[in-house]
Amino acid sequence: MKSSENFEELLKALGVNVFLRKIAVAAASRPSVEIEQQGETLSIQTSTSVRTTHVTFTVGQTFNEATVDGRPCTSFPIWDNDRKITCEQTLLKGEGPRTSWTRELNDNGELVLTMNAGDVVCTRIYERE
Ligand code: R13
Repeated sequence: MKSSENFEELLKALGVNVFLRKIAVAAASRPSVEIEQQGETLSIQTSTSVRTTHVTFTVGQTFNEATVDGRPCTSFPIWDNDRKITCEQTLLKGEGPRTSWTRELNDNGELVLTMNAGDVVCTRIYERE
């Protein structure tokens, strides 16, 4: 990961308390991401010292995942253009700000991830190892 903006603000918007926020922010500063793509199907594993998530989805089909604060949700990924996926999330239960993420390959071959909660946008840029 090359840069990260607003990750703590994102967790705050989701109602995560300061204690857990600090742990999450520290861990999320040294992530490792592995992505595999076969056609329309992507598999994304995101690892940190305290939390690892693994999702597999097909663009255009709903799948189950969790929001970044760990709440189960249904997600619907679509191609915005041939380099960008936008994914809207719907909580399985309870209330919360609207959440979504986008992942885009930019002209420098970097992966730009945004995670959104209400008005807050967290932007994280990854480069290939
Ligand atoms: C811990 C428990 C408390 C909650 C939380 C949320 C997020 C994270 C850790 C925790 C982490 C997220 C990392 C995300 C990354 C995203 C990406 C609030 C549930 C375990 C402290 C570490 C790396 O860049 O794709």
